[in-house]
Amino acid sequence: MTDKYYITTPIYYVNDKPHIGHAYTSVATDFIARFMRLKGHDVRFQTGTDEHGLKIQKAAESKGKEPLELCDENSRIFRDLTTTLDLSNDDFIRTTEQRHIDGASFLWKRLHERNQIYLGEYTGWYSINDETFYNEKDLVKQSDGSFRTVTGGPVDWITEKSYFFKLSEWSDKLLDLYKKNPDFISPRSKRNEVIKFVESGLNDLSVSRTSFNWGIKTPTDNDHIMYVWLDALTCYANGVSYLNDSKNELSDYWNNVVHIVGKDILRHHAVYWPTFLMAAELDLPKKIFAHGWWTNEGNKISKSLGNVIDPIEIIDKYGLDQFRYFLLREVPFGNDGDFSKIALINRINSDLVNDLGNLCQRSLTMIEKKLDSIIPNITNNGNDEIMLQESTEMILNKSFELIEDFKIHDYIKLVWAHIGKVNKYFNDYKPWELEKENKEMFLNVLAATTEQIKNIAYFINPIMPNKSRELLKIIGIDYVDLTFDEMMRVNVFGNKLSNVSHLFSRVQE
Ligand code: ME8
Repeated sequence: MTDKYYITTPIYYVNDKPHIGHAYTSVATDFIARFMRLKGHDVRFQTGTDEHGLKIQKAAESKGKEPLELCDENSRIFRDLTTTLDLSNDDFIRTTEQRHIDGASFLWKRLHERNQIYLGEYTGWYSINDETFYNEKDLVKQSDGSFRTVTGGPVDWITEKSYFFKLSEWSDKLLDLYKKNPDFISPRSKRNEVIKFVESGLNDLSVSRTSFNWGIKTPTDNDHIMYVWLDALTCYANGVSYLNDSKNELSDYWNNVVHIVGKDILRHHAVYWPTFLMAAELDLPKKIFAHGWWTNEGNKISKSLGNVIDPIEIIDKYGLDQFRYFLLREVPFGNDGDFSKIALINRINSDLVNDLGNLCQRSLTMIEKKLDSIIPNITNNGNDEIMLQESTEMILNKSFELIEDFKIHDYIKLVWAHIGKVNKYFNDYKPWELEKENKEMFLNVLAATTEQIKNIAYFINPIMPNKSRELLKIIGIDYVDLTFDEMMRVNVFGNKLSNVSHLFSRVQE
């Protein structure tokens, strides 16, 4: 793996406001970006908004607005959410920006020059909601004879002049790509679904539209606009100036790019996108990871059911870092998950308040009260202190492999197992009794516990960046960007505690 690491979220449609699904992908991608930085990589993290296509045009019409006006308004809301979620993204790309339009046109021209595109007529099903063409065999017939997508969305029968991309000629090359790069698509179950889909045969793909005009004009025929997915997918390469003849220093990030997407759009990323790039004789991304789908209290999240979860409301009520922790801990990344208020409250009260919060509160207030807030030095590294240090080193050694494999949830479990060990150490030694009986051991236990609290503060940084900084501040460390290895060497002994307070408040149901 090269030092450069480029990670992306999907770019989100601006027909509506963001919901919990968007927040989830963004927070998980932010975790990976932050983690890779802590591991010493030169990380670039991009997110943004997808602004062309019929879905956006119709949303604007229904509100009596020009499409760009709606895009400006809603893109701003998505951009604001990156701040609310404390994302560490380096770029926020909009598909209405010139740099994106230029890149998408560059890809089109290359495909055209290589004879990968031809003019025809599309007749078939189209879902405006998914901005996707469907074969009838992939739709579900309703009792009234109409068809719907598997997720229940409506489809329209359309006939229009269109350019086609010769997708059907690429099946073997795609299958070869998946075979030679077993990690190109993860998780494995999703990879198998994609392979099955490609093996069942690919049709040429309609890549332009003529029945509406909210899109990028194809550079070879001004009567057509690009199919919104061909347009949108190029955002990843446009953010690092890869799709042009004169690349700049950002383009090197394209050597190691990972796309994080929801399972709903895996096909577009794992089939269409690499094929466009191969056909244009350009470099491919390294990995595509598809995560699962959130439901709300057991029900599909949908506007028509009126159960869309607004991430801002949850954050206002329960706190940002609590929300981030819940999203990342509750469900193994890649699996489907259910959002329930009870599950969120339980996680906050047990993992955050009881496990982490109490450990810090109990040990640090003891230092505050009994030692005038000065953290004592370790004087005796006995078996138990060495065991805690080894537990820390085990996290450092295992974590990279886990996160390379997108096992965020297992990383968090490992950190919380460590918190459990530190809590046990503290409880077993009962420093509140030691103070009078054995002052030296009393000081040693508090020192070793605080040393581990420092390590924990660093370990939780990619999960809960604010609480990490807050905790470090309490133990007298001003947060600066360091790698994990550097952090472990930061000295805490002799520091003065400041404002020891509860990190997390218990939540009532
Ligand atoms: O598809 N659970 O944009 P989009 C988990 N513009 N994740 C969810 C979710 C849920 N219930 N609902 C949405 C598009 N997501 C295109 C992408 S990329 C070149 C173009 C997340 O606004 C998940 O990441 O519909 C999903 O893939 C994405 O939002 C779809 O966002």
